[in-house]
Formats: sequence, C-alpha cells, structure tokens
Amino acid sequence: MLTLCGFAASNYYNKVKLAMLEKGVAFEEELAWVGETDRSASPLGKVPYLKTEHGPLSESTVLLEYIEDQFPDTPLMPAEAFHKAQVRELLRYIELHLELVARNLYPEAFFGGKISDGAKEKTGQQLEKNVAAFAQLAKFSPFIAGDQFTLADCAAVVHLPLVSSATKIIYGRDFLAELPVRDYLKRVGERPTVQRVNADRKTNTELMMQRAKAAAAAKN
Ligand SMILES: N[C@@H](CCC(=O)N[C@@H](CS)C(=O)NCC(=O)O)C(=O)O
Repeated sequence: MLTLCGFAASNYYNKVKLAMLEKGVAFEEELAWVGETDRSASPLGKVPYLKTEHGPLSESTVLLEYIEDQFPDTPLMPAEAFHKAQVRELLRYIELHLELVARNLYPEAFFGGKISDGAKEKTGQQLEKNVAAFAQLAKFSPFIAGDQFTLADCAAVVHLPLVSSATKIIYGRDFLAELPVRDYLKRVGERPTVQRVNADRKTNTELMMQRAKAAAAAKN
C-alpha cells in the first residue's frame, strides 16, 4: 500500500494525489505539516513524500513518474516517446517556469507577509516571459497536451489557479487571462477526481488557517 504524506492544502501534494485518483491506485494519506515531516523520508522537509513498500521517495514529479511506471494501467502518459517528452516539457514549464516563479509572490498574496517592490518587478517580468513561452506549448484541446489527460494536467489543475490568483492579487491582473485557462479548469473541474482534490483542499486549508491563527495567538 502506498502512503502519500503531506497536507491537502499543498498544490504539490494535490498533483500527486490527483494522479493516483485518476489511475485508480490504492493509497492512504498521512497528514504531515511543514515542520513535522519525516526527514528520513523527505530530506529537505518538503511535502509531498511517498512511502512505498520499497522505501520512501520525495519530490512530487519523481513520485508521479514512479506511480506511472509502477502502475501502467490507465496511463497518464502517451505511449510514443516524442509525445511523452512533450508532456514532460509541459510539466517542466508549469512547475519550474510558472509555479516556482509565482511562488515568490505567495508570502504577500496568501500569507499576510510583504515582498519588496524590486522582487515584485523582477517576478512580474519573468512571469510575463514565461507565460508567453508556456502559451506556445500548451494545447488546451481539450487537455494541456492534447486529447489525453496526462501528468501535465495533474500539474496544471493545481498550479495554474495559484498563478492566476497570485498575479491578480499582486499586480491587479491575471497573467493567464489571455489563455483559455478558465474554460479548461471548468472542464477538468467536472471530473470527480478533481472535485475530490478540491474539496479536501478546502477543508485542509481551513485547518491550516486555524493552526496559523492559534500559533500567532500563542506568540502574543
Ligand atoms: N520541488 C518540490 C516542491 C514541494 C514544495 O515546495 N512543497 C511545499 C508545500 S506546497 C513545502 O514543503 N514547503 C516547505 C519547504 O520548502 O521547506 C516538489 O515538487 O515536491
């Protein structure tokens, strides 16, 4: 039995959970907040991590690829090598060039912190460039990489809404507005797997906020 460890407010956790739900792989969930992770399983203390019968693994894309290799039924990758590479390319763009850059905005956009004007300007410029590059690759027809729901959709479903909302909050403009992201999210949001991930995310986000409030109150 696989155990997915982390918390359901995390986009990286949800990417892996969505892939397992889509594939119909049996798994359990183990709640591990940041700061309370098992360092022997996730050496950097990041979530998610996966406990397998062979030992633990960390890094969400590694988990995706392990699950895809280990459970080839209901594939979330095309069979042919070039198309497979295109899915990996999209995954990389979404994670490295969109999410990781937009992440610089999260402290102010979502967690009540402040980031400098310089950081906002630099992040904004990078995101403009990276969104245009992503737009060149993404197909949305109807899925991110074409006619098959793939691992790239598992990433897009969880990361794109954060890029949209963070840019809207910080710059007053959704940097993904020119792309058919809203329609896409609505379409994939009809899948029961995505609905389950989103419902669990909401419940866990409330819990996370309560914990943050309790921690702040204990400090004062
Ligand atoms: N590259 C990692 C990123 C995971 C990540 O950043 N997770 C966040 C939660 S959404 C985390 O654990 N942050 C705590 C930290 O970085 O110390 C992955 O793909 O798994």
